Amino acid sequence: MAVNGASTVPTLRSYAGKIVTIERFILDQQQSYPDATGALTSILYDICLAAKIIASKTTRAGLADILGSAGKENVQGETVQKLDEYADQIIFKLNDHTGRLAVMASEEHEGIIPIPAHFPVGPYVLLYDPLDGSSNIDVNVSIGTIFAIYRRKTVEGRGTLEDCLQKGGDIVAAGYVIYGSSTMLVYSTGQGVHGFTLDPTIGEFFLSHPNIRIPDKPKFYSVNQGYEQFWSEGVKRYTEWLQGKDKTAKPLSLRYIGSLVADFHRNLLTGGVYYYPADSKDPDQSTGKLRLVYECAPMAFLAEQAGGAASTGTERILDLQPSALHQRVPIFVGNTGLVEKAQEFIKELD
Ligand code: P6P
Repeated sequence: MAVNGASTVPTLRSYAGKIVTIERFILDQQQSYPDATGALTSILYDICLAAKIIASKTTRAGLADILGSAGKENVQGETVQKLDEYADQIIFKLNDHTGRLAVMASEEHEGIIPIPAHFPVGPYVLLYDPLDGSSNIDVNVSIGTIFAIYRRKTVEGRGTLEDCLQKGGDIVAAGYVIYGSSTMLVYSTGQGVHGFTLDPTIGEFFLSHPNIRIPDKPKFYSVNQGYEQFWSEGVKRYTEWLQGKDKTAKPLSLRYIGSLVADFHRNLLTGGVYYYPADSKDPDQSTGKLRLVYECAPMAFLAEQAGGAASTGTERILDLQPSALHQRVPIFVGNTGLVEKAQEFIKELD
């Protein structure tokens, strides 16, 4: 609400040097939307709480009761780690009864996750990868939670698959939690990308990285070079360009953790490109390994909000109309110049 004509929505500059919790920041951002009901704010609060609860487990993942797989396989045919299951359940149980969501979907579930019949539905849709990179849990490598929030498309009743298969360009909010040397929550509601670091001693996320912008000068390229023989000619030549082999650009360093959230987060802060191209080694990955709906689209939203870009190598990720919940697509995400260069090589050589 404007007072004497001046906006009362704090500017990012006004946070300088102040102690700002994520709750305060989210609430301040809501002021930019006079018609806001507070539902989206509350969903973000719930994601924050889920992050704190999951973080409390990941820091103890080495203990017997958590370590190791739950002995089951998820829809991807991947062994479900106990922590995957736990994270999935935490996010579901924090959101199933609030009356803010019409439907959910998760990497860990083959179909959509309906809101239980005895709970009310609401105007939003939550899609999430509860613990991406979970194969790294037992070796203590950073892992992460990825989420995307949309408005529902259907107008009444319980949410449907149609509500979950929306273009990334219609994302209302998206972000990730990285459980690393510190736990950080990075998100955007379309007003820039902001990072918050958890102080575990008091259980609060504090604004630590306001208005993250991908640095103009990239430092790293991130790809699993072990699969190079299975790439297209364009991707092979792009990789050689990144390595400076054609002497037209300085070589970038290779940094690949094998955990999307960790690789993406580092490149967001340092500049670089992460890519997981289509490869011919595995029929399931003939269109790439990463899932469009709850991995590529949210990361593409964040990258663009931070001044970067995200493409399949031929199309803007946020323009893609998903056809299936666990649909995989190739992804090149990071500095705009590096993503565009990938498109040039692919267009010319593939
Ligand atoms: P690869 C983790 O399983 C994941 O989905 C991403 O987090 C990660 O970037 C990628 O797969 C690693 O895949 O084939 O290099 O082990």
